[in-house]
Amino acid sequence: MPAGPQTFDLVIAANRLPVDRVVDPDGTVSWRTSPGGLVTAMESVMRGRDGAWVGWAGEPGDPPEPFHEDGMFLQPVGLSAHEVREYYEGFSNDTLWPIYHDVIVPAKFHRAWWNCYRSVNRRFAEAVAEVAAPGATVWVHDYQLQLVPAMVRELRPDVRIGWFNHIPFPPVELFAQLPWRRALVEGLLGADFLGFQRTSDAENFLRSCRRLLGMTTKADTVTFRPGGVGAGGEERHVRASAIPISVDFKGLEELSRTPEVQARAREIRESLGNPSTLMLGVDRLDYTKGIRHRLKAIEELLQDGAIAPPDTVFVQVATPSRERVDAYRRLRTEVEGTVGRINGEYSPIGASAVHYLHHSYPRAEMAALFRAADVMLVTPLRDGMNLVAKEYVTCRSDLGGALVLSEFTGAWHELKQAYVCNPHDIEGLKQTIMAAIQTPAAEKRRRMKALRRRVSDHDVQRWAARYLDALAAAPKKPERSPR
Ligand code: ADQ
Repeated sequence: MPAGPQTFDLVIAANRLPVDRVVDPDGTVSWRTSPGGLVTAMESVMRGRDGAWVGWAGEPGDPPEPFHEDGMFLQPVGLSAHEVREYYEGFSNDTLWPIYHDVIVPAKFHRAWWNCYRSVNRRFAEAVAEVAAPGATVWVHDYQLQLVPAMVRELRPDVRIGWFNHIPFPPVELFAQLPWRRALVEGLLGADFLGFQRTSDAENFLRSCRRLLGMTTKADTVTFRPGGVGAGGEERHVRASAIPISVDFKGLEELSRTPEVQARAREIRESLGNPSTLMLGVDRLDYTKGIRHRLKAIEELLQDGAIAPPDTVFVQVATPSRERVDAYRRLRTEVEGTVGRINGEYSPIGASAVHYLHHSYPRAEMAALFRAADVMLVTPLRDGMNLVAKEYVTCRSDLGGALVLSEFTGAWHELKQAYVCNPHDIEGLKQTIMAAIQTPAAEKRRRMKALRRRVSDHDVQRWAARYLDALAAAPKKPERSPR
């Protein structure tokens, strides 16, 4: 339903709108809410509030008219094909993403990409300024929109602005490589509150403020004068602190307990020949996720004879991702080549050692896969949080299964009862996988119980409430103790 000019008390800005465009066979176009954790979290905070969401609708060209969907006002921002290439695939995913993930692949620096990033950020800021009511709360998400906080402040000094980083914030030595580091920090400092996944991410940001911009920080707050000393502007204080994201524990657990999902989990195991150990990996096909390291460990375990199909099988679900960026295309070729080689070497007829699925699945199918898996392998080289780890334990109300978790994920800082691994240490990774397979059931149940308690006490609804409390109280810490 097209809507006229309206303003809202809560405005979310994220690269993507929380909906996907669906074209029915008869040609009618509709929108379907995308099922991500962020959308679920926002649904709970938007309920009963006057909320708008500003974002790209996912296809290049003129944006659709603003519309209402599921109790939210959606304000699409248009991106041309050229902007998708330079702002999104280029600067966001081929410059910032590698720098913010330990330069696992080299970052590319192109001034044209930066200029495009800046102008797209300006467009987002203008859209936010247009729909924000006087004194509204504006919550900006992620690395694609780091200039938006300062741009919104310039246009609308009356609103309260928060930003949350879903990915890591890099150590100053890596961040310093960016030719546009000062502009990025100044862009973020337009906010009142900056939220990060881990305390060390917030600390990295504060260190960049000190070391690269000569600002003063005390505890988790940076103090500065916009425009520099002598500019005459009022001193500002911005708080940078960790508020780790989570999953919709209640909703996902309920889904995983349904008879349909449980039956499907059994069916998955049967179709794999009822192995005694089913190992699972679920990731976007991204070089940060450590899929190559995981496959190397599996290949060596097969080679050593420590595991063998059909008794032990590994299922890797790899969601297609950023397929027009070179590093992602290369990764796909490499992963698919490795899977082929492993199966060629170690799979007897009718019993593959590795099952590789390059698809996206509905939530119920993901829940069934989690329920079916004896060992979940989450081995990123670097990951802001990693929701898959939290989703896996959420789905294990039967207290079955074991989680192998990389120490380089944000999730590891909360899920200490997981089987921790360093994915760079292939020998160590192999031992951890074997420990997860061989630990007696009682010990696994004890660990799973503790993991589940952590996620159920710190779900995504609590994350959103804590974030908004901190933003409302900024630059101070919120008054009431976190829920
Ligand atoms: P991502 O890098 O995308 O997120 P992750 O946190 O694991 O990583 O979230 C992926 C989501 O996609 C999960 O909800 C997962 O279930 C889903 N998914 C994966 N494969 C799928 C498939 N084949 N079909 C359907 N769904 C699939 C970024 C950061 C993370 C951070 C999140 C949230 O990189 O570190 O945890 O944002 O802040």
